[in-house]
Amino acid sequence: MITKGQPFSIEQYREEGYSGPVQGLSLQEADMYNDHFFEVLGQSKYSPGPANVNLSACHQRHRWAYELATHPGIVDAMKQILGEDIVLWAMHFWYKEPGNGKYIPWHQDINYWPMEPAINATAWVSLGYSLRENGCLRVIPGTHKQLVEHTINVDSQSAFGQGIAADRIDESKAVDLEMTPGQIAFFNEATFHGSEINHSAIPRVAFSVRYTTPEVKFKTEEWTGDVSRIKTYLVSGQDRCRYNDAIIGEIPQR
Ligand SMILES: O=C(O)CCC(=O)C(=O)O
Repeated sequence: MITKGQPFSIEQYREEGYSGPVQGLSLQEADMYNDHFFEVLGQSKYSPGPANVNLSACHQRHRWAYELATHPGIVDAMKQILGEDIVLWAMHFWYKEPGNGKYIPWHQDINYWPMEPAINATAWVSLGYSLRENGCLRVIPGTHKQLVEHTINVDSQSAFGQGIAADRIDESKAVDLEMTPGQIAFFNEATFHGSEINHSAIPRVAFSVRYTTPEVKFKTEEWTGDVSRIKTYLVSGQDRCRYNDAIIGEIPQR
């Protein structure tokens, strides 16, 4: 169900592992950033097709994406979750064009990340419409209180090669986070989440931006993915720990 967008609730975030949808960006801002996204794809937003560009870490390469990743609608909620000292460390566009054919299996993000201690808050921002038909984000409230090991997933329609085993999932408790342009859901490093295939003609254009605190050290030597995707940007407050000085990111000029 599409809702008008409620205020961010720290109580819900703590208790259920997520909060939202919140109207974090205006419709005009969402539209503008959606246009930037399609420019990067090299496509018209009126005839969206498969992406053949890198959708990770756009904030390291494009000034507009850095401004989007640090939008006050995101940063203000992050401060409520994490405190005054906050560090942006990753961003990824989750784009499902019509006919994309892939679903995102249920997973807990922390199973992928080399962070010590495990502290992360994600803002998942919808730049267009995210509906059941085009595979909106889904979460299972309360699942952030336990860690579950991922198992191998060999389904060819799964976008990831691993996820949470089906017998650990109670689908009846899943919440479909349908969103209008500019709406945001916040969730933590352990909340079970995923999304279905886009069965519609409507592209699903969304991105996740990840924040943490300076006390977290990134163990990049243990990361099996592309290490260049992790760069730290102190967005508010101070870094008294300096654990990640070797991976401080540069804000793009343009
Ligand atoms: O966009 C999706 O469907 C999944 C997003 C996700 O897995 C994430 O933000 O960690």
